[in-house]
Amino acid sequence: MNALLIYPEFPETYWSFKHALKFVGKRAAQPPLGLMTVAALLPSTWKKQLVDTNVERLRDRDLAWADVAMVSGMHIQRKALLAIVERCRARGLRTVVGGPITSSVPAAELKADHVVIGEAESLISGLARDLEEGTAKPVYQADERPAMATSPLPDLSLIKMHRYSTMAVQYSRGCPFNCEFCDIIEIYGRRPRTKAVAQVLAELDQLRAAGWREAVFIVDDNFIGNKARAKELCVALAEWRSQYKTSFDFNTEASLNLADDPELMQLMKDAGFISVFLGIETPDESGLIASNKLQNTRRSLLESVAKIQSYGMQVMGGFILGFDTDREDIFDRMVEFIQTSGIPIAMVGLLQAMPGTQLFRRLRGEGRILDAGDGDNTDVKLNFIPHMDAPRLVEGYRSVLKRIYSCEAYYERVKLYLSRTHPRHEMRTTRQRWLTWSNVRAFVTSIVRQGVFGRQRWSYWRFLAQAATRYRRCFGTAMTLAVMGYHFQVMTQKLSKAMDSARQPAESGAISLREIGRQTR
Ligand code: B12
Ligand code: SF4
Repeated sequence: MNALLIYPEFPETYWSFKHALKFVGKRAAQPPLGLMTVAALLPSTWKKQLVDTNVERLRDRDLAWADVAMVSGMHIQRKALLAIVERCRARGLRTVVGGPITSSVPAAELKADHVVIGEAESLISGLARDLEEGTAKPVYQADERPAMATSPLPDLSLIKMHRYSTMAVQYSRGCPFNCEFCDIIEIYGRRPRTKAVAQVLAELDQLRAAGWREAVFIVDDNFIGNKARAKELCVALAEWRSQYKTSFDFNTEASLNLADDPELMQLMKDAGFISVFLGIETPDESGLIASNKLQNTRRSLLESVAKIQSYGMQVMGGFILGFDTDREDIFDRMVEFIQTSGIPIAMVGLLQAMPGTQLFRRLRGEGRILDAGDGDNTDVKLNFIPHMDAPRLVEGYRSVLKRIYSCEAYYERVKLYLSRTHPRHEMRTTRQRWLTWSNVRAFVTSIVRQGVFGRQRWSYWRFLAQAATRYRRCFGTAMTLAVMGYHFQVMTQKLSKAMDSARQPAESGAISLREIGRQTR
């Protein structure tokens, strides 16, 4: 059998990093690790090709070569995924759809011949056999979540590695917490399952052997879901790095209680972690309690963030507006919190009720669900009726984005973060990473786009001058963040413009909001 694995294109969002990737000559942030894992699970006698439409075109001759198309995706890729399925089916090509989208969109709506719901480790051999015999079922779903020991070494040979800015390695799945809006725990469960340390090191060896020397994202739902196992891996990573004298830097996602464990933060620092994404959600404690984000309560959020930053790790933060508890002052409080936190990359989204979550079930019970949403919480498409007047919420959301991504505000946060990180750590990473071809290219492009043609070029030059003098030890990090800021500034301008042109009077806030959503799509 010839299997064609296809990854649909992402829409342009805050999360696509599209406008920053251009600076370094990359086409996407990360490769489709799910498909690379599925490829490795398929019989070795099968021939495989992978087309990630975020970095290359899907050609008719790829489709002509294939006996089966295996398509993956998130909810947000739905439109592009459906178009691919339709294109395959029009040519009579058998289609299989899998990935996180199958947990939020009913199988029948995916229009594929076969749908694999959830994690696939225990299902692929049966599916492959059935496909060969022509007896494949419409839907496959495992009774139990697989042990991570059964997850194979992803097939790295199928991707065009240098078109991505980061490589992905997964250590664990699942998270022990129970946030109401979260679909991670519905898809991957609340009991963190980890690979063996040796599996992770084998993946890193594979990347190194293929010539990869840049950043690696440990794509766990919550890297510290099982702290003991996280510590075990960190020790091994530190040894691995010193053995190969490699410059691999690691990024990951974790929960805020990381700040309670100095040993773990030190081990992460020693292992080469330079950034961590944290779900902070809201500075309003009543919102945290109502959404069951209890691990963020009874503490100073700002102190917790500063503690993690003091270990040389940049904190990226996820924030949500639209909780039932949000009052008129939430927008100002959010901006003030973000500005004093020193979190340059603050992903602020409107609350989305993802199908399958506890939040979705509650709101449906209260008659407040408008539709299933589209999986993107960084634009203005609310899929439920909020407590706050909906147009007010959307306007407040826009005002937060405009304020935090104005050049001045953004550079202030970068400077605060730089002043907090450990200078020695920064010097090490700066020396190792700064003089690469892609960084030099990014620097020159940044000067031209932001310094010569940028609308706020004076802020940019002021920042550059300070970075070169006051923060010269971490000049590389400063430049990387300047380039990333460009993406957020462009996205904020685009969203704001789209909202202006879509704004129109309407009888009901919810309807007007959906209209804005349709027009900005
Ligand atoms: C890394 C990551 C990213 C990367 C991109 C990765 C990439 N290239 O795809 C970044 C950081 C850019 C990102 C962004 C976003 N992400 Co994201 N991301 C992840 C994360 C943490 C890991 C993905 C991964 O590599 N997993 C490892 C692989 C091995 O797992 P897997 O993909 O699930 O694959 C398994 C099965 O699903 C199945 N499978 C997968 N594909 C296929 C295909 C076939 C044919 C078959 C049979 C089986 C199969 O087999 C695999 C082995 O079991 C996941 C969480 C998670 N645990 O997966 C969230 C996750 C996928 N992201 C999510 C979301 C919502 C987003 C954003 C929309 C964020 C936002 N709030 O706006 C953006 C969208 C991007 C954009 N441009 O706008 C959601 C998706 C929810 C959903 N129901 O669709 C997840 C599940 C997290 C969550 N909150 O629940 N993300
Ligand atoms: S901490 Fe994050 S991953 Fe864990 S349940 Fe809450 S939102 Fe989900």
